[in-house]
Amino acid sequence: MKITGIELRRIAMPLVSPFRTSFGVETDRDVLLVRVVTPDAEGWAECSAMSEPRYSAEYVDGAAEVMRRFLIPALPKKDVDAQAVGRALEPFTGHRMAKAALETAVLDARLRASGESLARHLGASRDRVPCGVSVGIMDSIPELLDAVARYVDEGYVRIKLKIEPGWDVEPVRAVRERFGDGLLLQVDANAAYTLVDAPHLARLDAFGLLLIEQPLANDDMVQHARLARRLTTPVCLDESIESAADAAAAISLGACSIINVKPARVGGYLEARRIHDLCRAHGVAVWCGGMLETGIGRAANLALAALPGFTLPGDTSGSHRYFATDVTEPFVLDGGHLDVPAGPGIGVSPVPDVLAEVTTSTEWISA
Ligand code: OSB
Ligand code: MG
Repeated sequence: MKITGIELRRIAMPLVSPFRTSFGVETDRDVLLVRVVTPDAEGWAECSAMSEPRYSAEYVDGAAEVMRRFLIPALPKKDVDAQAVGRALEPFTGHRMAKAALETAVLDARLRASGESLARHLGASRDRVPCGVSVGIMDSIPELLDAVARYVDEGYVRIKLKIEPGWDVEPVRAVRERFGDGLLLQVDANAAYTLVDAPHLARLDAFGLLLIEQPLANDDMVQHARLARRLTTPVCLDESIESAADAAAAISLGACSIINVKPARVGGYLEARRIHDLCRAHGVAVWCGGMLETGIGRAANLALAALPGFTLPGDTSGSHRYFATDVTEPFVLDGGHLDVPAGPGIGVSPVPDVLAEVTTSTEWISA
């Protein structure tokens, strides 16, 4: 397969409600979509980089710049497939979200041309997956309880509460008291604590949480191992794991017993599957995280979440948890589950009218 050209398209997607984490508040998702054009098929992907470099070093303007300036010019001129994209981009360090988007768009084009679904290609073992929801930091506990109640009513099978110093033990206690011990509940600190907070974080052990996600800084693998020994709540890593090599290091250090796999963070679906395989071999549970994706990114994440090692519900929520109008046909929760797209490639395409309406810029780069 040969690439004719690549379109970089920016879309502005207002969120249905502000999403607050320990690293900032998001009210609009500024998304970069990648469309790869080949003579056989087109491929779509979503770059998960956020507007500011807070969750990680990448940000959406930077991702667009590194793509147009370095990554797209380095793509193979012929015989392009996802593996070849990975090899061609390997010499450039970092920028995994940008690389992931290019690799995924090429993979989508290849699979659309051959008629195979991404789920099947990756080795999925299910056609629907259970879904959790990530609940942002709120101004008050009553507001949080209302939000959680709405999500529980909608059928979400697992609740994740965002935490930070000053918003941790009390909100967790309140949610446990209101919804009972049967609720699958976990927390995500987005690196807001240090090891000095270990005794405080150990207070969360009383609430039977599924896991605590990324309590310490992104590059604090050794400290996470120390913390893990002091908590009964399992430690899960998100930001710290950027590759299968990082996952291997974390497992051998004892830095975590669960990994949140985000394909964007690790450079794509092929690396995500390597992490899945490694974790499965070591008895480490994985689940599929999210980056407030539109239907384009969500479709591909659902394919990954259907692999056999994804034994915990992911942050793969329905479209309406994020957007009033998604750019694809909306993903709608059914009994706490979402269907894994079964069509060729990622199995969904943008709805042209919606896409046109939300587009803020497009840029065509000939190969
Ligand atoms: O840490 O998992 C995270 C969203 C943006 C950036 C980082 C994170 C998140 C979420 C929401 O928790 C996941 C989602 O629903 O897409
Ligand atoms: Mg996280």
